[in-house]
Amino acid sequence: RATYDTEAVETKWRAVWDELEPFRAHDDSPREKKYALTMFPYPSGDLHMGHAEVTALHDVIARYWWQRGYEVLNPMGWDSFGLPAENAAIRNDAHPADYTYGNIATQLESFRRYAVSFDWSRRFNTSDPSYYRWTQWLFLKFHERGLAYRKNSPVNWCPNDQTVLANEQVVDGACERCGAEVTKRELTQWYFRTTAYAQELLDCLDDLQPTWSDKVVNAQRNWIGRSEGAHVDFVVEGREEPLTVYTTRPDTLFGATFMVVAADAALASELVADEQRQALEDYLVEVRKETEINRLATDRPKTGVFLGVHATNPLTGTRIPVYAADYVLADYGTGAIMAVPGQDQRDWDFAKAFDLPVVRTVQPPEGWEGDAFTGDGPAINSANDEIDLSGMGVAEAKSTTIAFLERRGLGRGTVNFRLRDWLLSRQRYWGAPIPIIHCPVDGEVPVPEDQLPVELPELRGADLKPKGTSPLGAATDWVNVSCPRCGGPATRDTDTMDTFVDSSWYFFRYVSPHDDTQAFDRALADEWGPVDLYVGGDEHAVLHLLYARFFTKALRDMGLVSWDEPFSAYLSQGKVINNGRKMSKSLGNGVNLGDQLAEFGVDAVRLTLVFASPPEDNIDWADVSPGGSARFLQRAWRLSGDVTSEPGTDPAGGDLALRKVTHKTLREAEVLVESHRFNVMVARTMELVNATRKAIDAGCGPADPAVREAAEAVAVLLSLVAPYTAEEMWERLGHEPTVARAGWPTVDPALLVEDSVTAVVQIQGKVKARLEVSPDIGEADLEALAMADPAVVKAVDGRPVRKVIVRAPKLVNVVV
Ligand code: ANZ
Repeated sequence: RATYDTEAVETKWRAVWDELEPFRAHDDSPREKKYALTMFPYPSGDLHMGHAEVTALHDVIARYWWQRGYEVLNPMGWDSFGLPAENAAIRNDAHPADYTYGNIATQLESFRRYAVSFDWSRRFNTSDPSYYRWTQWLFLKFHERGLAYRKNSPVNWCPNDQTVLANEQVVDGACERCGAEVTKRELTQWYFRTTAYAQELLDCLDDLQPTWSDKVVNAQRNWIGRSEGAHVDFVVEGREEPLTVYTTRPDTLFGATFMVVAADAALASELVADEQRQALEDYLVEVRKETEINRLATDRPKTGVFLGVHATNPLTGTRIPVYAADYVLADYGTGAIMAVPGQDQRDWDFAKAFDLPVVRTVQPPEGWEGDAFTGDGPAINSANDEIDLSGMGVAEAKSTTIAFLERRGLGRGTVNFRLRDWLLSRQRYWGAPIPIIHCPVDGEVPVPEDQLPVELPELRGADLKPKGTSPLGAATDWVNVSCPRCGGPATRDTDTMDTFVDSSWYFFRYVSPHDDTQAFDRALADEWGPVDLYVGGDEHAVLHLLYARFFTKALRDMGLVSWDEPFSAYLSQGKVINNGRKMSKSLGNGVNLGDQLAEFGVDAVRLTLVFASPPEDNIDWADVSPGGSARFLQRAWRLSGDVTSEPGTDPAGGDLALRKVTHKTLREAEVLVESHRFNVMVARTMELVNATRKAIDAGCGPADPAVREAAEAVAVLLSLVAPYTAEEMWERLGHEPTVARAGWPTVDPALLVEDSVTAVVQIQGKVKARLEVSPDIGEADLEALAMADPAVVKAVDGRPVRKVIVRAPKLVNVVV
């Protein structure tokens, strides 16, 4: 049996494609444009199974769009700043660029072999000065508009990476990258004002929901965390300004029996009475050791310290004590709460620990034996001379209280978000320097645009060691500059930007990647974008995807683009696992992509990844059969050698049964690809291969034009998944390369019609006739056919017809 040598075929076609460049996206093409995007990789080592999966899936769509006649932008590049390169450089006494650019070369070679339809002419690396120049420029635009600013506050600190982290990079209290337990530090850092877009980021999720995975949309909703409540002002004895709290339950105000401020907020040390100051200091030492996750845990014993001051409950007039505790967070709401132990479990626990009074303001259900009751119920203990909530449910009591507070100037209804501003500065080397100069006279001075990029100074090896402050500080020649405003001595900002800044705008850069006059060309961005389909994992649900959305909205408001959202659709692919577990070094269950490609060939690996499951599901490599995929591809390929009719033969007179299978398969494939059910599309292709084989061996024979039509359809279908095999087939079928741009065959609707179905005609519920009709028959036509049928005419027998019920194409019910 003839087979083909995968390796020889791979080498052969790569040379042809390099020559033809079939996937170069032309800006001036008259075709309709599509933008297909998959997350660009971080250059650590060679490509792995995860890259192989995501690009195989993504490529189905990109290649399909080409076949359907679109001009497709399908770019690729590298997210090449970041810690692994820096850590490798420290280990090997080298420069991060050596590691970075070496790996990029390796990955590029692997991508080319893997035959993804990327437009390589548009590639860039975020660590190239020609790219980060524009990252810096955008930073300055944000700065200009007050969307980038510096502030001092307690921040997340990774003791292992020796750098601060954004809230989004802290997962269950640990560093998202290295897993070390995150602590808090008081530092001055740079932020992007993501909160300015909190409401819009939330609102637009409704429009994205149908084309984004629920998981990602919900994760973003929770992360943005909108809640509605009120700010309530409490008078504190001996203090001018009120102590304002944020509460989602203003209806429970009558039950506020004490107050708590965040121990580590400036507010606590402001409020504390002299005799309690030492106690607060001692307590703070303990608090700083705790992680946020522990602090918020509901099952943890409550700790705190009395601040030695009292406030007044504005509705009851009761004098209530003010505490500092760690279960209230400094950077949420106002950093202070009214504690309502009757309705809040954490307040309940605190009240029990400190022997404070509990007043229930919502009637718990009969027989309630729990602590705080957080559910709905009629209000109790909630009346004074001016306001009476008695008997109201939570919602009504809330709005009544808010209206009252507003009328009396004691508070106001408000919306609060969990989303914080994005902390973007990092104390590491391998990132884009923040283009700001600090001058003792002029303060924060932006580096003038014509001096961008601010290039990284040459540091290597031990100079890069994390010390808790930025390594750039060691490059004194670089740090010391004259102030662009006053010319006096000044210093550069020594922090670099979080690499998530680089990836928040890279999809804009692809539209004009070599433009050295602007970050990206607005007209081209509007022409190509927004991205029609973005394929990636959901580990970035609240990191990259949220940041990129924020950037897009900010750039829109700066007039740089007209998109509201960057990614019209988002497909999150599952993971490749092995033996039911995540692949990992420690488990020794890793599958090496290079080995798989060597053993089975690129096409078989790609086909396996696409065929294994719906894209969103995980693929267990222990359950799949790349060997089976390879055999199928050989079977498909053999068809092309068996066809004996000439290229261009008119299929019109060919075997009808096979033609119908071919056309039906193509139509189904359209629907399946567009709805991302790629695995089913492969299954249909396999069925078409079987039908064609049968026609050749036991049906119409290899000379029938329907066989050629079927084999060509197989080649086009396979071009989405197995580009080398498809190309070989296409050549053996007598065509010029490349099959990737051959175009989608035109589906003949006449060949999609199922021959006929049987319609039943009933009179008074009894079957009187059966008609063979087209499955597409309309109601009126079916009724006319039925009423004209001789058996029906006879049964009606001239009686007046009272009613005809038609359910096309299967039933006609006549009532006489
Ligand atoms: C009184 C009250 C009574 C509350 C009750 C809840 C239940 P979300 O929904 O997450 O916005 N809170 C406010 N600021 C806080 C902070 N900095 N740290 C910790 N907790 C804080 O939560 C809002 C509720 O969380 C607020 O409503 C407040 O407690 C608490 F029966 O006020 B509540």
